[in-house]
Amino acid sequence: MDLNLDALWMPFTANRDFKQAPRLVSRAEGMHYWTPDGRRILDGTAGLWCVNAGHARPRIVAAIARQAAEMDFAPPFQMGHPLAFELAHRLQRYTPAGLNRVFFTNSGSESVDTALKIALAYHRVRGESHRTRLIGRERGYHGVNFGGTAVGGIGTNRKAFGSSLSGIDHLRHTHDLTRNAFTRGQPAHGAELADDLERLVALHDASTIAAVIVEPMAGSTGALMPPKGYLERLREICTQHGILLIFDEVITGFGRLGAPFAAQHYGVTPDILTTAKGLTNGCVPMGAVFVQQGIHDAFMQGPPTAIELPHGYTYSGHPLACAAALATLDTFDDEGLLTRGAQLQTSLENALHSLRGLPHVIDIRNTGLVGAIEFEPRPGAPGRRAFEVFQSCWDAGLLVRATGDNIAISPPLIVSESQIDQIAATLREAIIALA
Ligand code: PXG
Repeated sequence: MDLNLDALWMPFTANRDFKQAPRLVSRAEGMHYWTPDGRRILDGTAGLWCVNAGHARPRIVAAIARQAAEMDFAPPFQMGHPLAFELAHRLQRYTPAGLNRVFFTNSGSESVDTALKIALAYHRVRGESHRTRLIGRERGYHGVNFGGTAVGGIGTNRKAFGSSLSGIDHLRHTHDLTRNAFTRGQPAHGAELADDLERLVALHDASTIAAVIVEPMAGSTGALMPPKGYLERLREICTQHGILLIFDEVITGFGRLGAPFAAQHYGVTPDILTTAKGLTNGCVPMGAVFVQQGIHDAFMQGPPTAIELPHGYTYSGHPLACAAALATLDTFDDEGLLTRGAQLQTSLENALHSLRGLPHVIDIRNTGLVGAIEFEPRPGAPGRRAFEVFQSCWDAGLLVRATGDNIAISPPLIVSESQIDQIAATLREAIIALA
């Protein structure tokens, strides 16, 4: 293929290394990608945690094409179009109790920044404008905009970008290999780490804290499941101190853990919930922020002609995205995909944990249709082992995700049992080949 690779500055990519030996895909269908030269690749990552119903589903493709011909764009400010309202109403069927008001964005990063801004503005409309502090967690990933970068907890994603926002603090992360290595599902140890929020309350005073944002299952950093009791405890402390709890469900939303949302899977309901990715099956960029009705209603006061929240995007509720989302929800419903992860959890769990004992493997963890394998870092070259496993899997026809010293697995929710076995078998060969 005669392709000039020079002009494109690729995101989160080692550009020079990539361009020496590019990994390109040019077609996708169901559980597979194809390279430009026709090699078939099993998708073990649902694209990038987003193609939950599998690729190129005809109903979704048709809905997008139909909508592009019918109405390509509609201005979202002081104007509306029916599909955005229909989608917002429809989404109430899936979200956790009470989270029945929704604000549309175009990505996870925008959802996060929108959620943080709503939290700040909410306290202000209630006369608590002293609540401005935002708390994230170490190893958290909340996208790449300034708000998400500030509350994010992955050092390499922060250090290049100046002094961050002011009034930010972080809880400790929950990863503890000494006590929890090779846990299936939720780790037994670490609920007490939620008490770290009490430490920050003591330090800053609750009256200065607007919100705490966490991924209920931390995805990007390598699929860290919350310790048993941890989210419950965090919920309790937030409620006690009037702090809003935000769950960032950009990865866990729309079926990844075996329930529509992690909030339902873990039985803990946040005040605000951010999503993107699976909402449109990754076909058209879209995100959504769900809020408790009481939060929305707090804004609906003052003169009715005033704009209640001066925030939004040109593409909020884009017609093509709404059409894609509605067709995606139809597909999820017809095929029971939002709970399929619960049925397949044991298969993925057994397949991945069968790799225990292979060289350099120091942890394996899983829940629903997510799994991760962690490697002992090679001295002086952290992250290289996982990258080499990723590259060998790619050469062998399997797409997995390397992040730090972890390989993460998150196949589309249509994955078959035999494809799960294929994922594990390919990983086994790749790990055995490691130096
Ligand atoms: N929040 C969470 C929890 C995410 O996982 C974002 C926000 C940002 O979403 P956008 O749509 O702005 O990218 C994400 C994104 C990985 C990986 O390798 C994960 C994400 C993005 C890229 C890579 O795990 N998640």
